[in-house]
Amino acid sequence: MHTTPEVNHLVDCYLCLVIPTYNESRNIKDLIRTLSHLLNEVIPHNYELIVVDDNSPDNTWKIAQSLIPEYPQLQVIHRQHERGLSTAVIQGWQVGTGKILGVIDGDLQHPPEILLKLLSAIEQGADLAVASRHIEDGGVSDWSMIRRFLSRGAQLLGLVILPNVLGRVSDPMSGYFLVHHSAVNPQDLNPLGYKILIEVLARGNIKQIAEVGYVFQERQAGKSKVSWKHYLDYLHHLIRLRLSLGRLGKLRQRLPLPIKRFIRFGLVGLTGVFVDMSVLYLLHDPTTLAWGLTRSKIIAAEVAIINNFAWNDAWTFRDLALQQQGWGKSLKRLLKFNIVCLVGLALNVLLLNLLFNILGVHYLLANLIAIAAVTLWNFWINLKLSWRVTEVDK
Ligand SMILES: Nc1nc2c(ncn2[C@@H]2O[C@H](COP(=O)(O)OP(=O)(O)O)[C@@H](O)[C@H]2O)c(=O)[nH]1
Ligand SMILES: [Mg+2]
Repeated sequence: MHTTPEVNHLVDCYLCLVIPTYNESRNIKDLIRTLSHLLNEVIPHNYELIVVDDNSPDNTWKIAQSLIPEYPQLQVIHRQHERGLSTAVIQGWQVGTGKILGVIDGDLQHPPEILLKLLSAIEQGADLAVASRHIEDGGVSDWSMIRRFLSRGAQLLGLVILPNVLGRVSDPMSGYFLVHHSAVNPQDLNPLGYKILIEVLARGNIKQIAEVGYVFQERQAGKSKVSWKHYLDYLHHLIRLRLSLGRLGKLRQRLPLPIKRFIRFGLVGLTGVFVDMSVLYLLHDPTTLAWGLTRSKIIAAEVAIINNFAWNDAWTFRDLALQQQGWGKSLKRLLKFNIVCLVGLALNVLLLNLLFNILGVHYLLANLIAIAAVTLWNFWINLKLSWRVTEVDK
């Protein structure tokens, strides 16, 4: 990470307020001035304002740096090789020394004076104080129907996927809040896109929450950076949290299942099912070659094994394969994979025959069930043997 933090002072202070910016050159000065005046009244010298700018083409970071002599509580982090609102906020929190961590947008859409109400909510014992558009005194100024619909739709979706997280506040999409450092470890946060509050709610140890109504102001200068990609990031973020929290998360902790690899392995397995089924049909079906079931199945499975190896080596275990390059090593992996899968195949044939001959299940359905059972076997053994995944990060 290449950053150039301009650190003025390293004395612990009360509030560390991060201001993420991207192309806010026309807003940053007003915002820093207003925030400084407000905070100088209530906690003079006891706060830090940390602008985290991702190398804005309009030189927001330069303007912010030029304000440091006038506002000594200000620090500027100029990130040159990273983009992203949430990671910017986390990085600011990591640099700061405040007991209370906070975030406010750099475009004046979050009214600065609300900060005082948030601070007093924290003083009164809240672990987290959120500025909300959806309680009394809250609202949005002049949003179009589409924007309202998207915002509420996103919230609803989040409530369905993570009810215990998003349901705790009226405005989980808020990007304006304060949280006790002791209730959240910035190192544990790993959000995607824009919604840092959801990550804080999900991974922090937050007991008491306070909400303060505010009206989301119209932008006076500059443009919103929200794009369709952020909606996808949001969905990805929700799913990732869902997988790591609750019962599913606990199960995952007990079973050290490398979920991403398993999903890829499963998808590759699906292409294998298609290959296996097609070849089996071509060889065994009475309308085609009408070969014996066992013989047909063995050939079908072997073709599928080679197909799966190629995909797994190039995708599922690509990082590991890259560490063991060369034809010799690839061949060795193929051989191991084949042996594991052949044992799986024996199991597969056994199961297929059992289901077909003894239980009378249709041969294609029987084949499907056998493949599903054997996929699990194949994943575990290949994980431990062919690519030696155990030593490597998931
Ligand atoms: N450092 C950083 N700040 C960002 C990034 N994207 C947006 N911001 C800032 O985050 C705040 C909110 O972004 P904005 O586009 O106004 O979102 P909106 O208010 O929901 O439309 C503003 O201060 C932006 O300048 C980014 O990629 N990096
Ligand atoms: Mg904005």
